[in-house]
Amino acid sequence: MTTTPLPSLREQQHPLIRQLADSIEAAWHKHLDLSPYHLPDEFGYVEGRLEGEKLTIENRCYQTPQFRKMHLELAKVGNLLDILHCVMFPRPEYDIPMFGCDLVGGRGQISAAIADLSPLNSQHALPKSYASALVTLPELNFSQPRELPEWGDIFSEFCIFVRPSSPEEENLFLSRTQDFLEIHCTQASISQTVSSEQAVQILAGQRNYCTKQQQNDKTRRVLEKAFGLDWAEQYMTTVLFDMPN
Ligand code: 18B
Repeated sequence: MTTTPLPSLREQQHPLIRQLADSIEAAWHKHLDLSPYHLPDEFGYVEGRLEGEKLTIENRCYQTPQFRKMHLELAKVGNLLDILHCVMFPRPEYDIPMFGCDLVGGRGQISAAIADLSPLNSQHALPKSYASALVTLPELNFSQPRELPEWGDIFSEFCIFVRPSSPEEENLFLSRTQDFLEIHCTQASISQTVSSEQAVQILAGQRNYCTKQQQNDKTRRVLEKAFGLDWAEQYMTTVLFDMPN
C-alpha cells in the first residue's frame, strides 16, 4: 500500500519527532497489512489558535487484522510546542499490549519522551513472547528520568519516561522505541486469538487504559485553550483515546 507523505508539518518538527514519525511508519509498512482507518472528517487535519500561535494537527490512521486502530498524530503550536502522539489499539481478540508513545518539546528541547508496551490482560502482564524479547534489551540510564503521573499505573516495567538531555540520549530513546515497535509488530503478526472470556477481560483493560489516558490534564489543557472545553473533550474521547465497544 502506498501513502502520500505528510511533508508540511513533519519537516518543521524537532528532529527527534521527525525521525520517530518516520520510524513508526517504516515499521508499520514493513510488518503489517495496513488498511485505511477513517477518522471523522473534521478531525483529520485541524487548525486552531493558542496564545496567538497557530495550532496545527495532522493525523494519520490505519487498521490491520490485529489492530483496530493505529494512530500517528503530529501537532505544532507555532514555534512553542512540537508534539508526536502515537497509539496502536489492538483488537480485543488478541492478547497483545498497547503501544503508546508521546514526545513533547519546544524551542529545540524535548521535555517529555515516553514509550511503552502496556499490557491489557487481567494479570497486567505482557505475553511471554514479549517479555522474553524485552528482557534481552540492555538497561538504559538516562540522566533525567521523569516521574509518572498518578494515572500512569497502566504502563509496564519497560516504560521509558525521560527528558532526553543530549543528542546521545535522544538517540537512545529513538532506538529503544524502534526496538519496541520491531518486537511488537513481529509478535502481533503471529499472535493467535484468545477465548471469548479472555477477550472480555482484555476489552476491559483497553477501556481502563483509555480512561486513564483521558485524565492527562496536560494534553487536555493544550486542546482546551486552542479549541474550547467541548471540542477538547470530544477529541480526547473520540480521536486520541476512544473506547472500543
Ligand atoms: N502531553 N500530548 O499527545 N500521552 O498521548 N504525556 C504531555 O514536559 C499533548 C499520550 C504522557 O507529567 C505534556 O510535562 C497533546 C500517550 C505523559 O502529568 C503536554 C497531545 C502517552 C505525560 C502534552 C498529545 C502519553 C505527557 C506535558 C495531542 C503515553 C506527562 C509535557 C496531540 C503512552 C504527564 C511536559 C504529567 C505529557 C500534550 C503520556 C503539553 C496536546 C499515547 C505520561
